[in-house]
Amino acid sequence: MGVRANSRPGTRQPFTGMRRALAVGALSVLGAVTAFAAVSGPADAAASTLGAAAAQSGRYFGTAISASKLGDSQYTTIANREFNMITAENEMKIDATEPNRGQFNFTNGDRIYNWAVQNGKQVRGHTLAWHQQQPGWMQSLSGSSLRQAMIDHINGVMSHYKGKIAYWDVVNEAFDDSNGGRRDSNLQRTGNDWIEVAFRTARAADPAAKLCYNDYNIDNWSWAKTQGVYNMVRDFKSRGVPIDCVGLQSHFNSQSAYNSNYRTTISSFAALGVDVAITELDIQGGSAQTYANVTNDCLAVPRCVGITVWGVRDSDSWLGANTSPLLFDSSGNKKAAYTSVLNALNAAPPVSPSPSPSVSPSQSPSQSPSQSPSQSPSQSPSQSPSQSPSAEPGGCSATMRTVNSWPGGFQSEVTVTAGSAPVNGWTVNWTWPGGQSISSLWNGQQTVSGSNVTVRNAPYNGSISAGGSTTLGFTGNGSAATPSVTCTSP
Ligand code: 9MR
Repeated sequence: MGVRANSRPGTRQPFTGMRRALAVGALSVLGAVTAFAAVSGPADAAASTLGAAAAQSGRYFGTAISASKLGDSQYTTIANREFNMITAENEMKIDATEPNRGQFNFTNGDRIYNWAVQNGKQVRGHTLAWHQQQPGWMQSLSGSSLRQAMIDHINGVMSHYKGKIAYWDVVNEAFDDSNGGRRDSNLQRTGNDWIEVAFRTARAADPAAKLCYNDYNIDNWSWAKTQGVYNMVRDFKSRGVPIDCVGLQSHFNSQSAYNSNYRTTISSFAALGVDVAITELDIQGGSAQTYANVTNDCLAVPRCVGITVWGVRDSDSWLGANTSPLLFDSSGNKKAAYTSVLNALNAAPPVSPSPSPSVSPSQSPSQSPSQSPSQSPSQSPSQSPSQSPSAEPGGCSATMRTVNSWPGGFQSEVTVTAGSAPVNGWTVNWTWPGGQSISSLWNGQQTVSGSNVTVRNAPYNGSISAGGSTTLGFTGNGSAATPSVTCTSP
Protein backbone atom coordinates (compact mmCIF):
# COMPACT_ATOMS: atom_id res chain seq x y z
CA MET A 1 0.00 0.00 0.00
CA GLY A 2 1.12 3.43 -0.64
CA VAL A 3 1.67 6.42 1.53
CA ARG A 4 -1.08 8.90 0.90
CA ALA A 5 -0.41 12.24 -0.68
CA ASN A 6 -1.23 14.08 2.46
CA SER A 7 1.20 12.03 4.47
CA ARG A 8 4.02 13.88 6.10
CA PRO A 9 7.42 13.25 4.55
CA GLY A 10 8.48 11.30 7.56
CA THR A 11 5.47 9.05 7.24
CA ARG A 12 6.71 6.05 5.41
CA GLN A 13 5.88 2.52 4.75
CA PRO A 14 7.79 -0.44 5.97
CA PHE A 15 10.70 -1.51 3.90
CA THR A 16 8.99 -1.87 0.56
CA GLY A 17 7.98 1.75 0.82
CA MET A 18 11.50 2.79 1.60
CA ARG A 19 12.60 1.26 -1.60
CA ARG A 20 10.30 3.28 -3.73
CA ALA A 21 11.67 5.93 -5.98
CA LEU A 22 10.95 8.14 -8.98
CA ALA A 23 11.89 9.29 -12.43
CA VAL A 24 14.11 11.21 -14.71
CA GLY A 25 14.03 13.37 -17.69
CA ALA A 26 15.77 15.16 -20.40
CA LEU A 27 16.28 18.59 -21.73
CA SER A 28 13.45 20.07 -23.64
CA VAL A 29 13.92 21.81 -26.91
CA LEU A 30 11.71 24.66 -25.77
CA GLY A 31 13.16 28.06 -25.29
CA ALA A 32 11.73 28.01 -21.80
CA VAL A 33 13.80 24.98 -21.11
CA THR A 34 17.36 25.70 -21.97
CA ALA A 35 20.21 23.26 -22.01
CA PHE A 36 22.70 23.55 -19.21
CA ALA A 37 25.34 22.45 -21.64
CA ALA A 38 25.70 26.03 -22.68
CA VAL A 39 27.66 26.64 -19.52
CA SER A 40 31.26 25.74 -19.85
CA GLY A 41 34.53 26.99 -18.62
CA PRO A 42 38.10 26.06 -18.04
CA ALA A 43 38.47 22.70 -16.40
CA ASP A 44 40.39 24.17 -13.50
CA ALA A 45 37.77 26.78 -12.60
CA ALA A 46 36.06 24.75 -9.89
CA ALA A 47 32.44 25.70 -9.37
CA SER A 48 31.24 26.32 -5.84
CA THR A 49 27.69 25.00 -6.06
CA LEU A 50 26.26 21.68 -7.16
CA GLY A 51 24.23 23.15 -10.01
CA ALA A 52 27.12 25.15 -11.44
CA ALA A 53 29.50 22.23 -11.06
CA ALA A 54 27.11 19.87 -12.85
CA ALA A 55 26.55 22.41 -15.63
CA GLN A 56 30.25 22.26 -16.52
CA SER A 57 29.62 18.86 -18.06
CA GLY A 58 26.20 19.77 -19.47
CA ARG A 59 24.25 18.22 -16.62
CA TYR A 60 21.91 19.50 -13.95
CA PHE A 61 21.80 18.95 -10.21
CA GLY A 62 18.34 19.02 -8.71
CA THR A 63 16.30 18.54 -5.57
CA ALA A 64 12.76 17.74 -4.56
CA ILE A 65 10.96 20.76 -3.14
CA SER A 66 7.96 20.85 -0.86
CA ALA A 67 5.55 23.79 -1.25
CA SER A 68 4.99 23.87 2.50
CA LYS A 69 8.64 24.84 3.03
CA LEU A 70 8.85 27.73 0.59
CA GLY A 71 8.45 30.07 3.56
CA ASP A 72 11.55 28.63 5.26
CA SER A 73 14.35 30.98 4.28
CA GLN A 74 17.17 28.60 5.22
CA TYR A 75 15.55 25.97 3.00
CA THR A 76 14.98 28.29 0.03
CA THR A 77 18.41 29.87 0.36
CA ILE A 78 20.16 26.51 0.09
CA ALA A 79 17.84 25.25 -2.62
CA ASN A 80 18.21 28.39 -4.69
CA ARG A 81 21.97 28.49 -4.35
CA GLU A 82 22.77 24.85 -5.02
CA PHE A 83 20.21 23.36 -7.40
CA ASN A 84 19.09 24.09 -10.95
CA MET A 85 16.43 21.40 -11.46
CA ILE A 86 13.36 21.16 -9.28
CA THR A 87 10.90 18.32 -8.71
CA ALA A 88 7.72 18.86 -6.72
CA GLU A 89 7.90 16.26 -3.96
CA ASN A 90 4.11 15.74 -3.85
CA GLU A 91 2.37 18.73 -5.43
CA MET A 92 2.09 17.53 -9.03
CA LYS A 93 0.90 14.05 -8.12
CA ILE A 94 -2.52 12.76 -9.09
CA ASP A 95 -4.33 13.40 -5.82
CA ALA A 96 -2.90 16.91 -5.60
CA THR A 97 -3.75 17.96 -9.14
CA GLU A 98 -7.14 16.26 -9.69
CA PRO A 99 -8.75 15.86 -6.28
CA ASN A 100 -12.18 15.49 -7.87
CA ARG A 101 -12.71 13.98 -11.29
CA GLY A 102 -12.39 16.64 -13.95
CA GLN A 103 -11.56 19.37 -11.40
CA PHE A 104 -7.91 20.23 -11.52
CA ASN A 105 -6.03 22.11 -8.84
CA PHE A 106 -2.60 23.47 -9.59
CA THR A 107 -2.25 25.82 -6.63
CA ASN A 108 0.68 24.11 -4.95
CA GLY A 109 2.19 22.71 -8.13
CA ASP A 110 2.27 26.25 -9.49
CA ARG A 111 3.83 27.60 -6.31
CA ILE A 112 6.76 25.28 -6.84
CA TYR A 113 6.87 25.80 -10.59
CA ASN A 114 6.85 29.59 -10.20
CA TRP A 115 9.49 29.56 -7.49
CA ALA A 116 11.69 27.42 -9.72
CA VAL A 117 11.42 29.46 -12.91
CA GLN A 118 11.61 32.78 -11.10
CA ASN A 119 14.94 31.57 -9.80
CA GLY A 120 16.14 30.38 -13.19
CA LYS A 121 15.63 26.67 -12.69
CA GLN A 122 14.11 23.92 -14.78
CA VAL A 123 11.33 21.66 -13.58
CA ARG A 124 10.82 17.90 -13.67
CA GLY A 125 7.17 16.89 -13.54
CA HIS A 126 6.31 14.10 -11.10
CA THR A 127 4.12 12.08 -11.78
CA LEU A 128 1.16 11.40 -14.07
CA ALA A 129 0.27 7.71 -13.79
CA TRP A 130 0.98 5.81 -10.58
CA HIS A 131 -0.75 3.21 -8.45
CA GLN A 132 -0.17 5.38 -5.37
CA GLN A 133 -1.42 8.79 -4.36
CA GLN A 134 -4.50 8.33 -6.47
CA PRO A 135 -7.46 10.36 -5.22
CA GLY A 136 -10.34 8.31 -3.82
CA TRP A 137 -12.45 8.70 -6.93
CA MET A 138 -9.71 7.19 -9.07
CA GLN A 139 -9.01 4.35 -6.67
CA SER A 140 -12.61 3.25 -7.03
CA LEU A 141 -12.49 3.10 -10.82
CA SER A 142 -11.53 0.13 -12.95
CA GLY A 143 -11.49 -1.04 -16.54
CA SER A 144 -12.24 1.36 -19.36
CA SER A 145 -13.42 4.15 -17.10
CA LEU A 146 -10.12 4.09 -15.19
CA ARG A 147 -8.21 3.98 -18.47
CA GLN A 148 -10.14 7.04 -19.67
CA ALA A 149 -9.56 8.79 -16.35
CA MET A 150 -5.83 8.20 -16.68
CA ILE A 151 -5.83 9.66 -20.20
CA ASP A 152 -7.91 12.64 -19.09
CA HIS A 153 -5.59 13.23 -16.15
CA ILE A 154 -2.48 13.21 -18.32
CA ASN A 155 -4.10 15.61 -20.76
CA GLY A 156 -5.36 17.90 -18.01
CA VAL A 157 -2.06 18.24 -16.18
CA MET A 158 0.19 18.31 -19.20
CA SER A 159 -1.87 20.95 -20.95
CA HIS A 160 -1.62 23.19 -17.88
CA TYR A 161 2.17 22.89 -17.92
CA LYS A 162 2.55 22.60 -21.69
CA GLY A 163 5.97 23.74 -22.87
CA LYS A 164 7.16 24.36 -19.32
CA ILE A 165 8.39 21.03 -18.07
CA ALA A 166 11.75 19.62 -19.11
CA TYR A 167 10.99 16.02 -18.16
CA TRP A 168 7.77 14.36 -17.08
CA ASP A 169 7.68 11.18 -15.04
CA VAL A 170 4.81 9.84 -17.10
CA VAL A 171 4.59 6.47 -15.39
CA ASN A 172 5.95 5.74 -11.94
CA GLU A 173 6.76 2.43 -10.25
CA ALA A 174 4.83 0.07 -12.50
CA PHE A 175 7.04 -2.99 -12.00
CA ASP A 176 6.88 -5.73 -9.42
CA ASP A 177 9.60 -5.67 -6.79
CA SER A 178 11.00 -9.10 -7.36
CA ASN A 179 9.87 -11.00 -10.42
CA GLY A 180 10.68 -8.64 -13.26
CA GLY A 181 7.06 -8.41 -14.35
CA ARG A 182 4.43 -5.77 -13.91
CA ARG A 183 3.15 -4.78 -10.50
CA ASP A 184 -0.47 -5.62 -9.90
CA SER A 185 -2.53 -2.43 -9.62
CA ASN A 186 -5.83 -1.01 -10.74
CA LEU A 187 -4.00 0.57 -13.69
CA GLN A 188 -2.33 -2.72 -14.66
CA ARG A 189 -5.71 -4.44 -14.57
CA THR A 190 -6.96 -2.07 -17.29
CA GLY A 191 -4.67 -3.97 -19.69
CA ASN A 192 -0.95 -4.42 -20.21
CA ASP A 193 -0.86 -1.60 -22.75
CA TRP A 194 -1.66 1.04 -20.14
CA ILE A 195 1.93 2.24 -19.95
CA GLU A 196 2.33 2.80 -23.67
CA VAL A 197 -1.06 4.47 -23.83
CA ALA A 198 0.13 6.83 -21.11
CA PHE A 199 3.28 7.67 -23.07
CA ARG A 200 1.45 8.19 -26.38
CA THR A 201 -1.07 10.41 -24.64
CA ALA A 202 1.73 12.38 -23.02
CA ARG A 203 3.62 12.91 -26.29
CA ALA A 204 0.53 14.31 -27.94
CA ALA A 205 -0.27 16.51 -24.94
CA ASP A 206 3.17 18.18 -24.77
CA PRO A 207 5.61 17.27 -27.54
CA ALA A 208 8.30 19.45 -25.96
CA ALA A 209 8.57 17.52 -22.71
CA LYS A 210 10.88 14.56 -22.46
CA LEU A 211 8.89 11.58 -21.28
CA CYS A 212 10.31 9.32 -18.60
CA TYR A 213 9.62 6.01 -16.94
CA ASN A 214 10.61 6.24 -13.27
CA ASP A 215 11.13 3.49 -10.72
CA TYR A 216 13.02 2.37 -7.61
CA ASN A 217 15.14 -0.76 -7.30
CA ILE A 218 16.16 -0.63 -10.94
CA ASP A 219 19.66 0.52 -10.00
CA ASN A 220 21.28 -2.91 -9.68
CA TRP A 221 21.85 -4.37 -13.15
CA SER A 222 21.58 -7.95 -11.92
CA TRP A 223 18.11 -7.55 -10.41
CA ALA A 224 15.12 -8.95 -12.23
CA LYS A 225 13.20 -5.69 -11.83
CA THR A 226 15.96 -3.78 -13.62
CA GLN A 227 15.87 -6.26 -16.46
CA GLY A 228 12.09 -6.07 -16.64
CA VAL A 229 12.17 -2.30 -17.08
CA TYR A 230 15.09 -2.55 -19.50
CA ASN A 231 13.13 -4.98 -21.68
CA MET A 232 10.09 -2.71 -21.65
CA VAL A 233 12.15 0.32 -22.74
CA ARG A 234 13.84 -1.70 -25.47
CA ASP A 235 10.46 -2.90 -26.68
CA PHE A 236 9.06 0.65 -26.63
CA LYS A 237 12.00 1.96 -28.64
CA SER A 238 11.69 -0.83 -31.18
CA ARG A 239 7.98 -0.18 -31.70
CA GLY A 240 8.15 3.61 -31.69
CA VAL A 241 6.35 4.10 -28.38
CA PRO A 242 7.47 7.59 -27.39
CA ILE A 243 9.80 7.31 -24.41
CA ASP A 244 12.78 9.62 -23.93
CA CYS A 245 14.22 8.82 -20.57
CA VAL A 246 14.46 6.46 -17.66
CA GLY A 247 14.61 7.62 -14.08
CA LEU A 248 16.58 5.63 -11.58
CA GLN A 249 15.16 6.76 -8.25
CA SER A 250 18.20 5.44 -6.38
CA HIS A 251 16.97 5.26 -2.81
CA PHE A 252 19.90 3.38 -1.35
CA ASN A 253 19.95 1.61 1.99
CA SER A 254 21.34 -1.62 3.40
CA GLN A 255 18.73 -3.80 1.73
CA SER A 256 18.83 -1.91 -1.53
CA ALA A 257 22.48 -1.00 -1.54
CA TYR A 258 24.54 0.81 -4.11
CA ASN A 259 26.32 -1.76 -6.27
CA SER A 260 29.30 -1.11 -8.52
CA ASN A 261 27.27 -2.38 -11.47
CA TYR A 262 25.21 0.83 -11.24
CA ARG A 263 27.32 2.32 -14.03
CA THR A 264 26.43 -0.68 -16.20
CA THR A 265 22.76 -0.06 -15.51
CA ILE A 266 23.04 3.59 -16.53
CA SER A 267 25.05 2.86 -19.68
CA SER A 268 22.80 -0.03 -20.69
CA PHE A 269 19.65 2.08 -20.55
CA ALA A 270 21.45 4.90 -22.37
CA ALA A 271 22.49 2.50 -25.13
CA LEU A 272 18.81 1.93 -25.87
CA GLY A 273 18.61 5.55 -27.00
CA VAL A 274 17.10 7.18 -23.92
CA ASP A 275 18.39 9.73 -21.48
CA VAL A 276 19.00 8.46 -17.98
CA ALA A 277 18.54 10.53 -14.86
CA ILE A 278 19.03 9.82 -11.19
CA THR A 279 15.77 11.16 -9.88
CA GLU A 280 15.31 10.66 -6.13
CA LEU A 281 18.75 10.04 -4.73
CA ASP A 282 19.16 9.50 -1.01
CA ILE A 283 21.63 7.25 0.77
CA GLN A 284 20.80 6.13 4.27
CA GLY A 285 23.83 6.78 6.42
CA GLY A 286 24.97 9.42 3.97
CA SER A 287 28.24 7.76 2.91
CA ALA A 288 30.43 10.35 1.19
CA GLN A 289 32.11 7.57 -0.78
CA THR A 290 28.82 6.18 -2.05
CA TYR A 291 27.65 9.66 -3.00
CA ALA A 292 30.89 10.11 -4.96
CA ASN A 293 30.47 6.73 -6.65
CA VAL A 294 26.93 7.56 -7.75
CA THR A 295 28.05 10.91 -9.11
CA ASN A 296 31.01 9.44 -10.96
CA ASP A 297 28.84 6.72 -12.47
CA CYS A 298 26.51 9.33 -13.90
CA LEU A 299 29.43 11.43 -15.15
CA ALA A 300 30.85 8.40 -16.94
CA VAL A 301 27.81 8.11 -19.23
CA PRO A 302 27.13 10.97 -21.65
CA ARG A 303 23.39 10.39 -21.60
CA CYS A 304 23.17 10.50 -17.83
CA VAL A 305 21.72 13.99 -17.87
CA GLY A 306 21.51 14.88 -14.21
CA ILE A 307 21.09 13.96 -10.58
CA THR A 308 18.24 14.94 -8.27
CA VAL A 309 18.44 14.40 -4.51
CA TRP A 310 15.15 13.74 -2.74
CA GLY A 311 15.18 16.72 -0.42
CA VAL A 312 17.45 19.54 0.74
CA ARG A 313 18.38 18.94 4.41
CA ASP A 314 18.25 15.68 6.33
CA SER A 315 15.27 17.08 8.21
CA ASP A 316 13.42 17.46 4.91
CA SER A 317 13.78 13.81 3.94
CA TRP A 318 10.84 11.43 3.77
CA LEU A 319 13.15 9.01 5.58
CA GLY A 320 13.56 11.17 8.67
CA ALA A 321 16.62 13.14 9.70
CA ASN A 322 18.12 10.36 11.81
CA THR A 323 18.98 8.36 8.69
CA SER A 324 21.23 11.19 7.50
CA PRO A 325 20.37 10.54 3.85
CA LEU A 326 21.00 13.90 2.15
CA LEU A 327 23.75 16.43 1.45
CA PHE A 328 22.91 19.06 4.09
CA ASP A 329 22.40 18.38 7.78
CA SER A 330 19.28 19.47 9.59
CA SER A 331 20.86 22.82 10.38
CA GLY A 332 21.63 23.45 6.73
CA ASN A 333 25.36 22.75 6.93
CA LYS A 334 27.17 21.04 4.09
CA LYS A 335 28.01 17.43 4.93
CA ALA A 336 31.01 15.40 3.85
CA ALA A 337 28.78 13.84 1.22
CA TYR A 338 28.16 17.31 -0.23
CA THR A 339 31.88 17.92 -0.62
CA SER A 340 32.46 14.57 -2.26
CA VAL A 341 29.70 15.20 -4.80
CA LEU A 342 30.93 18.72 -5.54
CA ASN A 343 34.50 17.51 -6.01
CA ALA A 344 33.39 14.72 -8.32
CA LEU A 345 31.36 17.15 -10.42
CA ASN A 346 34.26 19.57 -10.62
CA ALA A 347 36.62 16.82 -11.73
CA ALA A 348 34.47 15.94 -14.74
CA PRO A 349 35.79 17.09 -18.10
CA PRO A 350 33.83 20.03 -19.46
CA VAL A 351 31.77 19.43 -22.57
CA SER A 352 31.13 21.60 -25.53
CA PRO A 353 27.51 22.64 -25.93
CA SER A 354 25.54 19.69 -27.18
CA PRO A 355 21.84 19.35 -26.48
CA SER A 356 21.84 15.73 -27.42
CA PRO A 357 24.77 13.68 -26.27
CA SER A 358 25.49 10.74 -28.48
CA VAL A 359 25.82 7.25 -27.20
CA SER A 360 29.15 5.64 -27.83
CA PRO A 361 30.05 1.98 -27.75
CA SER A 362 32.30 2.66 -24.78
CA GLN A 363 29.10 2.96 -22.84
CA SER A 364 28.27 -0.65 -23.46
CA PRO A 365 27.93 -2.72 -20.36
CA SER A 366 31.30 -3.94 -19.23
CA GLN A 367 29.68 -6.54 -17.05
CA SER A 368 27.15 -9.12 -18.03
CA PRO A 369 24.03 -9.17 -15.97
CA SER A 370 23.07 -12.45 -14.42
CA GLN A 371 19.96 -12.27 -16.53
CA SER A 372 21.35 -11.07 -19.76
CA PRO A 373 19.00 -9.04 -21.91
CA SER A 374 18.10 -11.02 -24.97
CA GLN A 375 19.06 -8.18 -27.21
CA SER A 376 21.97 -6.09 -26.14
CA PRO A 377 23.71 -3.08 -27.46
CA SER A 378 24.62 -4.74 -30.69
CA GLN A 379 22.21 -2.04 -31.75
CA SER A 380 25.06 0.32 -31.57
CA PRO A 381 24.54 3.82 -32.71
CA SER A 382 26.10 5.16 -35.81
CA GLN A 383 29.38 6.84 -35.23
CA SER A 384 29.40 8.77 -38.46
CA PRO A 385 26.55 11.19 -38.67
CA SER A 386 25.85 12.65 -42.05
CA GLN A 387 27.17 16.11 -42.73
CA SER A 388 25.44 18.81 -44.62
CA PRO A 389 27.24 21.70 -46.23
CA SER A 390 28.30 24.30 -43.74
CA ALA A 391 25.68 26.90 -43.13
CA GLU A 392 25.81 30.38 -44.52
CA PRO A 393 25.67 33.08 -41.87
CA GLY A 394 22.04 33.34 -40.94
CA GLY A 395 21.30 29.92 -42.34
CA CYS A 396 21.23 26.51 -40.75
CA SER A 397 22.80 23.10 -41.13
CA ALA A 398 21.65 19.64 -40.15
CA THR A 399 23.07 16.20 -39.48
CA MET A 400 21.42 12.85 -39.01
CA ARG A 401 22.61 10.06 -36.77
CA THR A 402 21.31 6.62 -35.99
CA VAL A 403 20.36 6.31 -32.35
CA ASN A 404 19.37 2.68 -32.43
CA SER A 405 18.56 -0.07 -34.90
CA TRP A 406 17.02 -3.50 -34.91
CA PRO A 407 15.99 -5.97 -37.61
CA GLY A 408 13.65 -4.09 -39.93
CA GLY A 409 13.70 -0.79 -38.09
CA PHE A 410 15.71 2.02 -36.62
CA GLN A 411 15.58 5.25 -34.67
CA SER A 412 17.34 8.41 -35.80
CA GLU A 413 17.93 11.93 -34.64
CA VAL A 414 18.42 15.04 -36.76
CA THR A 415 20.24 17.97 -35.18
CA VAL A 416 19.42 21.35 -36.68
CA THR A 417 22.05 24.01 -35.96
CA ALA A 418 21.73 27.73 -36.56
CA GLY A 419 24.57 29.63 -38.20
CA SER A 420 25.96 32.87 -36.87
CA ALA A 421 22.51 34.46 -36.73
CA PRO A 422 19.33 33.28 -35.02
CA VAL A 423 16.93 31.15 -37.04
CA ASN A 424 13.20 31.69 -37.01
CA GLY A 425 11.72 28.66 -38.71
CA TRP A 426 13.62 25.88 -40.43
CA THR A 427 13.06 23.09 -42.90
CA VAL A 428 15.24 20.03 -43.39
CA ASN A 429 15.20 17.69 -46.35
CA TRP A 430 16.71 14.35 -47.28
CA THR A 431 16.24 11.43 -49.65
CA TRP A 432 16.14 7.83 -48.47
CA PRO A 433 18.67 5.65 -50.28
CA GLY A 434 16.96 2.28 -49.86
CA GLY A 435 13.20 2.39 -49.47
CA GLN A 436 13.16 3.47 -45.83
CA SER A 437 10.04 5.09 -44.37
CA ILE A 438 9.20 6.95 -41.19
CA SER A 439 6.83 5.31 -38.76
CA SER A 440 6.70 8.00 -36.09
CA LEU A 441 8.29 11.46 -35.94
CA TRP A 442 8.48 14.01 -33.11
CA ASN A 443 9.58 17.62 -32.76
CA GLY A 444 8.76 18.38 -36.41
CA GLN A 445 6.10 18.27 -39.12
CA GLN A 446 6.83 15.96 -42.03
CA THR A 447 5.85 15.91 -45.67
CA VAL A 448 6.80 12.81 -47.65
CA SER A 449 7.02 12.59 -51.42
CA GLY A 450 8.28 9.19 -52.55
CA SER A 451 11.72 8.77 -51.06
CA ASN A 452 12.05 12.47 -50.31
CA VAL A 453 11.32 13.70 -46.81
CA THR A 454 10.80 17.30 -45.76
CA VAL A 455 10.43 18.19 -42.11
CA ARG A 456 9.45 21.63 -40.95
CA ASN A 457 9.88 22.84 -37.39
CA ALA A 458 7.12 22.14 -34.89
CA PRO A 459 5.23 25.19 -33.59
CA TYR A 460 7.44 25.29 -30.52
CA ASN A 461 10.99 24.73 -31.82
CA GLY A 462 11.37 26.98 -34.85
CA SER A 463 13.45 29.59 -33.07
CA ILE A 464 17.09 28.71 -32.59
CA SER A 465 19.58 31.17 -31.18
CA ALA A 466 22.77 31.92 -33.13
CA GLY A 467 25.00 28.87 -32.96
CA GLY A 468 22.36 26.94 -31.04
CA SER A 469 20.67 23.74 -32.08
CA THR A 470 17.57 21.67 -31.66
CA THR A 471 16.74 18.08 -32.48
CA LEU A 472 13.93 16.11 -34.04
CA GLY A 473 13.63 12.38 -33.90
CA PHE A 474 11.86 9.55 -35.62
CA THR A 475 11.57 5.84 -35.87
CA GLY A 476 11.77 4.28 -39.31
CA ASN A 477 11.13 1.06 -41.20
CA GLY A 478 13.90 -0.60 -43.16
CA SER A 479 17.67 -0.52 -42.70
CA ALA A 480 19.20 2.34 -40.78
CA ALA A 481 20.69 4.99 -43.06
CA THR A 482 22.21 8.42 -42.63
CA PRO A 483 21.60 10.34 -45.85
CA SER A 484 22.92 13.89 -46.04
CA VAL A 485 20.45 16.47 -44.81
CA THR A 486 19.99 19.97 -46.13
CA CYS A 487 18.61 22.75 -43.99
CA THR A 488 16.95 25.98 -45.05
CA SER A 489 15.56 28.84 -43.05
CA PRO A 490 13.58 31.80 -44.31
O1 9MR B 1 8.72 12.09 -0.44
C1 9MR B 1 7.38 11.79 -0.71
C2 9MR B 1 6.58 11.77 0.60
O2 9MR B 1 6.50 13.08 1.12
C3 9MR B 1 5.19 11.21 0.37
O3 9MR B 1 4.54 11.04 1.62
C4 9MR B 1 5.27 9.90 -0.37
C5 9MR B 1 3.90 9.39 -0.69
O4 9MR B 1 3.93 8.21 -1.41
O5 9MR B 1 6.00 10.06 -1.58
C6 9MR B 1 7.31 10.43 -1.35
O6 9MR B 1 8.00 10.49 -2.57
C7 9MR B 1 8.08 9.25 -3.25
C8 9MR B 1 8.06 9.55 -4.73
O7 9MR B 1 6.92 10.30 -5.06
C9 9MR B 1 8.12 8.29 -5.55
N1 9MR B 1 9.22 7.47 -5.19
C10 9MR B 1 9.39 7.21 -3.76
C11 9MR B 1 9.39 8.50 -2.98
C12 9MR B 1 9.64 8.25 -1.52
O8 9MR B 1 8.61 7.47 -0.99
